[in-house]
Amino acid sequence: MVKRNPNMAKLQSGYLFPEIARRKNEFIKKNPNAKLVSLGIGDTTQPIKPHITKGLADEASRLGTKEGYSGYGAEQGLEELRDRIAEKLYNGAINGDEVFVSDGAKPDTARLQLLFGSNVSIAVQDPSYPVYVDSSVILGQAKGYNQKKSQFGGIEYMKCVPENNFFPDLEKTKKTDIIFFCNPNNPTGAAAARGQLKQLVEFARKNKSILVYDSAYSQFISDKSLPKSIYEIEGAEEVAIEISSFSKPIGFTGVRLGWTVIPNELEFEDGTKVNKDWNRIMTTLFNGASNIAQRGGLAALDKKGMKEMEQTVSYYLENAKVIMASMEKLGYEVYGGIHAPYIWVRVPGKTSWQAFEEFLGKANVVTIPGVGFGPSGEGFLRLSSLGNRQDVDEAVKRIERSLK
Ligand code: PL4
Repeated sequence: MVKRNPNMAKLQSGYLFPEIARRKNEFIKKNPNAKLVSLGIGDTTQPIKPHITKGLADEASRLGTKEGYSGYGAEQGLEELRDRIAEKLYNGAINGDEVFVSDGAKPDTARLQLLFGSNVSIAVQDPSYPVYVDSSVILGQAKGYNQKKSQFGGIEYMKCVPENNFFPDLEKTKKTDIIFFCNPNNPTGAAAARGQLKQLVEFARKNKSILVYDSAYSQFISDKSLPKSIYEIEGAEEVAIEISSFSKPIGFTGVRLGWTVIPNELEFEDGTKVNKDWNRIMTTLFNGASNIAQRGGLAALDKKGMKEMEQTVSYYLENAKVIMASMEKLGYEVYGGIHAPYIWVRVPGKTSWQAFEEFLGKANVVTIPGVGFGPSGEGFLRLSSLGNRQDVDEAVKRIERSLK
């Protein structure tokens, strides 16, 4: 018999999101007449807008013709798309050849871990998107789970709570090789100010760390003074990798399209360019993003497409307003929801899982327990605004009726 990968045994339980689905299905089994409404998993619900859909459809049609057919593409993505991402989303702060198009931010996170290998130490915001910690454990970067602290040994958890304005105390943060930083943050919805990001870049430079900056929600930033990309910060090109995604702003969660930026200036200790090794990883382990998806991405980044992107984002941010207003009316302490599609709600006197069960049992509304994102998420729930307006209205009605 083959020995099980011991790192798999270190993982705590199932991955958070399938665990939520499992509990939801268990509830439905016990309560077959219950009609659940979800403010849970951050999946998009609104149809892809027409101009972007046309970009997808036109390419699908071209593939059915002799002249238009194309097979495998460049593993790094269409040159045209790489250039357009650099121009439209980074205002030329980086070049197209530093952009690597992919099938999404989550698979890029996993491949980045392969790039770093198992001998690096990592820091994560606490709470944060669970993929950073879980992929680190799988790669063998972490030690065993400390039940008392609800943390893995060997991982630096950077506490991000209302009391520190959701920004870590960098003076108390241990030096690590890699720092994962998601901004705007999932799950708290907090968006860092320029000064805070300057401190973060400075911290990474001082410690010679690599900052992996996940900007999957950057298009939700509604305040022009807040940076949308880490490359708006001077010197970031020497320390930061940025991963990002078309999933949320244009509804490509199922289409699958994202990208990673690795600037030419970013080097490993021995002087090897990080993007040289990334190119090796991508050409070896990835066969290029779907040509249909990439044409959709190109359509999203022209004038009409950018307008459509704004409309989609506004729709979800309107949902967020509805959810926040309702939770505030009920007296909850509410965070996020302004620069991100997530609302972070304190549930006093309860654990996150107790609150999750209460919302599910009394209001038949699915949420995500904050503790699923890290120990500092205990006592919070995450509510997603990525649903249909009707469902959001129904969810808040039920919450107001049954949880006041
Ligand atoms: C459920 C900070 C959602 N099954 O779609 P991708 O791969 O380009 O982006 C995924 C992603 C990357 N970075 C951050 C994210 O929050 C997400 C998506 N997170 C959520 O509810 O937290 C979807 C989760 C999905 C998953 O595991 O990603």
